[in-house]
Amino acid sequence: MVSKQRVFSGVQPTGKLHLGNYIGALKQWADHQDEYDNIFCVVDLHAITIPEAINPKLFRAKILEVAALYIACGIDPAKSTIFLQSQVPEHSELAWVLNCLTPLGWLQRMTQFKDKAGKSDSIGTGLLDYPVLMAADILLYDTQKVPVGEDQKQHIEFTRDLAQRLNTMFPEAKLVMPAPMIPPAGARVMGLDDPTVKMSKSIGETKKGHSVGLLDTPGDIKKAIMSAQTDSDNEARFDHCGPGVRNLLDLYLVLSGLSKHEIEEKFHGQGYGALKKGVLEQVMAAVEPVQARFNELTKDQAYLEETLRQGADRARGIAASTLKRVKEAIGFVV
Ligand code: AQP
Repeated sequence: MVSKQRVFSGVQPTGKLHLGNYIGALKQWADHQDEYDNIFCVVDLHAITIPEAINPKLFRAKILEVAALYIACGIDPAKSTIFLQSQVPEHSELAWVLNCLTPLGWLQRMTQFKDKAGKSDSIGTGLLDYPVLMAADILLYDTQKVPVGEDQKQHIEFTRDLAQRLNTMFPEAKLVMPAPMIPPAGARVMGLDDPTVKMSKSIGETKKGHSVGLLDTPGDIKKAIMSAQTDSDNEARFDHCGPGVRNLLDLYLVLSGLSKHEIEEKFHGQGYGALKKGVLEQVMAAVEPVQARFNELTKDQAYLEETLRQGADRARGIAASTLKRVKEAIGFVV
């Protein structure tokens, strides 16, 4: 029997999870769950790379909220391993080893670092080092596929470069080369208020109308979608429209499962109001069952914590064996 390919991915427990996180990450994880051996992690160590944002009590609640959202979005713990990154110390240990092999220039070139560093007065080393920890996350599980949004493509390329470098220096490490798995549509969901920037957790925290949070009220979701920025034309066509209309069309495409042609036919001659209503219906149809399942899960913390404990046990087994291989290859006494 051919064994399934290994998939690994994660979301940071920061801000409110939005439609971009759902379409770029969680939905594709759930949709392909039966095809792969899946490992999904709440990357809480990544979340402290902006330490000013951390409130210990809220942080703990947010970590459990994101884990519950994984399950609410359809990740089945019977089919996929779900765990908290900080409960598997091998992530930090491999990150240290990789740090020692990473040229500083590689990190300084990362687009996400430059963007985030530009918005902050004080930059912690962790923010610069974020891609190294992400590389450790992926490489620890001999991952073949990493389902992510387009914004993470550069970090996966970085991970491949680093794996190549380590394998060249220490061939017995035998790190597996991961490939990004980017959805054909919806890989970069844009802000509803400003379709020139990607829908983002941090902007969503401060700007109403920027994002649709998976746990937002129906009223807030309606307001955000119905006031989404469009353009002065009124024809909904994939090839001839501005970025705001394209964002709405892409959302409709991913969530409805219809073809581009069917969508253009459906909204032909109806103006953008009808398109927005259509998107709203699709978004509500996606979000309502997620919210219902999330509300059930929050009543059963014991189930959630047990699921995470079991997930961490399985993850630790795989991670420990990869780390041992890498340490032996380097010459550590293990
Ligand atoms: N707008 C997006 N469209 C498609 N996919 C997206 N992802 C994030 N934003 C979009 C994907 O969601 C996964 C988890 O994201 P994360 O928490 O690791 O990364 P992030 O980039 O920090 O998320 P945000 O929303 O952009 O937060 P801030 O504002 O704090 O920077 C990843 O697979 C990512 O590709």
